[in-house]
Amino acid sequence: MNRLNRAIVLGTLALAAQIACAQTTARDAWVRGTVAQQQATGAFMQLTSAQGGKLVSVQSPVAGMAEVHEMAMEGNVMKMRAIPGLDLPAGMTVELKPGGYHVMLMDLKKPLKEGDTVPLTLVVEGKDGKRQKIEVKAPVKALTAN
Ligand SMILES: [Cu+2]
Repeated sequence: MNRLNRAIVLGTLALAAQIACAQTTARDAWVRGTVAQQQATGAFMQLTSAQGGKLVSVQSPVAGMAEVHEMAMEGNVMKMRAIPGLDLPAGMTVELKPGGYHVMLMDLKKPLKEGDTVPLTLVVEGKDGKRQKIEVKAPVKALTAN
């Protein structure tokens, strides 16, 4: 392969990677800070999937386990519970926020202080069953942030 062909191939690969990454985007991610001994906290963000998909799992090195949660009434009490996936309708922004959908970071390895950055890996499954990983760096906000 000559140099020009190689440049074209590399350029095409880079473009393909960008298109794959643009399918679902995460914006304004943040994580609520914790106090010592606290085992769990929430991560919040806005997700937009161009073609539609489903957030099926989350991983973070700061947490032993991460789940996608929803808030739901159980009797008269608002409780959170894990859901197997969060639907991301095509072209719509789905907001994960306090009091609503959130990523639950559990089994925290250490307290999260304001100013820290928490890496999150989101796994989004497209309509075609293909999975996309989205790397997010979420700043930690104060415990009382909304
Ligand atoms: Cu939760």
